[in-house]
Amino acid sequence: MSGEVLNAQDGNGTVNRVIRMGTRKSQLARIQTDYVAEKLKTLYPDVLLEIVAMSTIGDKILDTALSKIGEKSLFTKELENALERNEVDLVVHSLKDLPTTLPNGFTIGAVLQRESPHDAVVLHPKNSGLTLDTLPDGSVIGTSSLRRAAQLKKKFPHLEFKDIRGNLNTRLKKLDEKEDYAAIILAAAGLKRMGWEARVSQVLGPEDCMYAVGQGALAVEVRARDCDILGMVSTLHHSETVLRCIAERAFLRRLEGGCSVPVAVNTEVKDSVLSLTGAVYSLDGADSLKEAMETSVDSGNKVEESADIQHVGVTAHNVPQCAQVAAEKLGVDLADLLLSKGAMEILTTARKLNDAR
Ligand code: DPM
Repeated sequence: MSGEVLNAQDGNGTVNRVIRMGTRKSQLARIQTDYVAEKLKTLYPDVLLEIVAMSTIGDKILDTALSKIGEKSLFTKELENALERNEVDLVVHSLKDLPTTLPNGFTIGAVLQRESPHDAVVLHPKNSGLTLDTLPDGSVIGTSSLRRAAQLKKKFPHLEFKDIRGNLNTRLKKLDEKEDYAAIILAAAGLKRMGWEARVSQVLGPEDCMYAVGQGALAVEVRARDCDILGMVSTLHHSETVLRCIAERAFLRRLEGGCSVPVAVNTEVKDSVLSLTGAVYSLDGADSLKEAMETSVDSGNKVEESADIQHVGVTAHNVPQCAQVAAEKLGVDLADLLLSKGAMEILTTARKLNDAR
């Protein structure tokens, strides 16, 4: 069944291929899927695209912090089931919601050019003009991200942090229509895609808050053996984003981290050098380890070729293999450095304390 070609007649009697795109039902997921659909439509004008929207566990459980639900593939399982049953041919995700190890039979066939990977502050309208620094003592900041809370608690000890769940629309509503939160922290990329850039009062640089692995990048998940679809979506890959995200995902995977651990990164590619800064934090940010490393990703650079075509779940035939190998090694090496300094102890304690919350 895999790779089966579905055909449809258009009004002119031409036979066209139908590609079904799976998406979650949230407005952000729909916007992201429509964005990828537009790109595919431009590249392959003869293909008919159909969008299939469904709810996932992450969309249904709205009262519990993500980090406490304990299911690794919160936003992906139902969509992968649909892929497996050939009900859809590809699924569009935020890369940061995809586990670093995908279930067998699936791969990330495209990683699109990254939006801003940074986090942003959205203020309650009554606090307009203030910053995290100038908000009054005891102001409550909404975020369920252990990563954001850990870094910001350390940096802004006068603030308090409280969980907030729900999709972006729900969160903005909870912020504006109640007095529970002075501000919330959200990914700048999601806010931009929703058209809410005007609500961003402050974008947090790496000195305040490093971002999550894969943040700001869109990923297209496909059946690993579906060469047709894989070839088609691979034209969407953005090389620099692919290399940065492979390094980030390799780092997180080596630390055995998921979306529920306080792990943060910062990456950059400049003159064919990929640099990665990675950090782990205790829940209150008091304990942390942070290191940086770099590697050449020059495609002329001799690095041992690996037989592995997937790198931390990503298949990118059109990005130099040696650069992908170097990026993956960078992530693993940086994680090993942090592990040698006690990162596992910090993460294990953070996990235990979070489970007991
Ligand atoms: C993951 C986290 C969050 C999402 C954890 C983290 C934020 C949870 C929260 C793994 N996934 O970032 O430390 O704030 O309570 C998510 C968002 C986007 C993708 C929304 C957001 C949009 C941005 C993107 C939720 N997943 O982070 O504000 O495409 O990267």
